[in-house]
Amino acid sequence: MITSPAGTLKKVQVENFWRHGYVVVEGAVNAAQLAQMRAALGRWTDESRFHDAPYGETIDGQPRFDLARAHRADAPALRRVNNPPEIDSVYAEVAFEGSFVDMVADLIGPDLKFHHAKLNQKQPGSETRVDWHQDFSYTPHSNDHVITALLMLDDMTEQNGCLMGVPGSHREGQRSLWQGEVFTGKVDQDTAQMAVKRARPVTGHAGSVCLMHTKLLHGSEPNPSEEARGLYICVYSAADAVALTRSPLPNRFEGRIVRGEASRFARFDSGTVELPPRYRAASFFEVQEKGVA
Ligand SMILES: O=C(O)CCC(=O)C(=O)O
Repeated sequence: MITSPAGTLKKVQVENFWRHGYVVVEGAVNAAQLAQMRAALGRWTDESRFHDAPYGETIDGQPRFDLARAHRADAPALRRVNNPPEIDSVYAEVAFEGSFVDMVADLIGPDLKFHHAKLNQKQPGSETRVDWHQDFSYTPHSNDHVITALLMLDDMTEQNGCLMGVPGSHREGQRSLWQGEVFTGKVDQDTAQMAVKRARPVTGHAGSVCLMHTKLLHGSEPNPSEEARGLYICVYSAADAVALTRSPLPNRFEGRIVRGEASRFARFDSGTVELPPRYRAASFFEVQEKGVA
């Protein structure tokens, strides 16, 4: 994918985003912000050594910190921090003032609304994987002008469980994440096989951001390498895209206008949207592992 220094997006980057469903841009945060975010993640990871089950609390009483099954005090496997802007000022600064917010506004703005944020971490040797899905099916909106910004806290490589994206899949409609009566949070096996064949690795240096369309089919593999892979993930929508379901990650900043102005109108894409069930889970890792019946 095309990369460039931070700033507003170039025409070719905008074209690539709409053609492929994602684009990677380098230098989306400054060195000081990156260092502070990594330091906070280091502190949270150290603190996780004192816990043996998901812990902390978000505004709706779900765990703030989620641990993988392999978690041990001497080998912490903190895999998720829910809504970091609520507990750390640099994460908030980057989510609301960061240069990638301007880039998202270039794509679906000028009026832009914040939905939620989360941090996914794969420690060296982590078996954490992400099964194939579209974000839209977890957080459906009245239209699909919704973008997930994935900021790389470490170099993201093919060795450390990088994001894998299926170019063009955002133009192929919504894929079901239900298998019968169970919301598995992942596509069926046939679709997964197709995704594996067509997928491309999304890589970049620490500080780069991947701007991803909400309907891009994506997933990621475990991290067998010696290098950690952290991703800070912020979700934004056009101001006139209205969420069709309650957020799976409620937070006190949800609905905040981060660029431009609020909209008096909801804009609808035509057609039918499949909705997820209402569920409570420490993270979508748990949903993909167990399903929601
Ligand atoms: O952490 C990853 O590899 C992917 C994250 C992801 O798929 C998501 O948040 O929707």
